[in-house]
Amino acid sequence: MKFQFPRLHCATIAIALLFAGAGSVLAAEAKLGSLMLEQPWARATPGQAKNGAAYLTIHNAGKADDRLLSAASDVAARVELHNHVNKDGVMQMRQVEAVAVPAGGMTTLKPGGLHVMLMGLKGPMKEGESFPLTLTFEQAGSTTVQVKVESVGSMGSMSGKAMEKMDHGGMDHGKSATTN
Ligand SMILES: [Cu+2]
Repeated sequence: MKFQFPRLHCATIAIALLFAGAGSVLAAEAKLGSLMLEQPWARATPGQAKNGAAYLTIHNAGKADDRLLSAASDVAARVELHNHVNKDGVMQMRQVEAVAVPAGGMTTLKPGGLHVMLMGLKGPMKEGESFPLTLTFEQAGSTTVQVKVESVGSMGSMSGKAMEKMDHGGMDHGKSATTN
């Protein structure tokens, strides 16, 4: 009877490595009470642009609703919370009093929707750089996150990077175990 070394062990290691890789994707997270602030990013601004915008996803794992009340940053003269509204077929930006983050839910600030408006930029936001943004919540309090500047055309890189990490190329390790 031929002895077969169980391959389960190798597969377990490969899966563990896969999760270790996935962890690095989520490195741009900050925890604040029961909130998770995920992947803060901004679009690079061309030349003399006076305004920019920052985005992120806010998860609320708590049992109470929370609200983002304000944002502040040194890179701009004024920072406001904005949404886009469709007025007679024209998309317009409107300042909002607060951004709701429901208990057990999440809110995503993204291009074409809710965003942190950076008005009166003190200089261009360059791809690859990052800048601090202080966010203040009604329940959770305030914290400062690092906003990563992505390319001008970026729609946010979360899903793309997560997909790259799903590569299963490393699953063949430890083949020789069966020949002993
Ligand atoms: Cu705006």
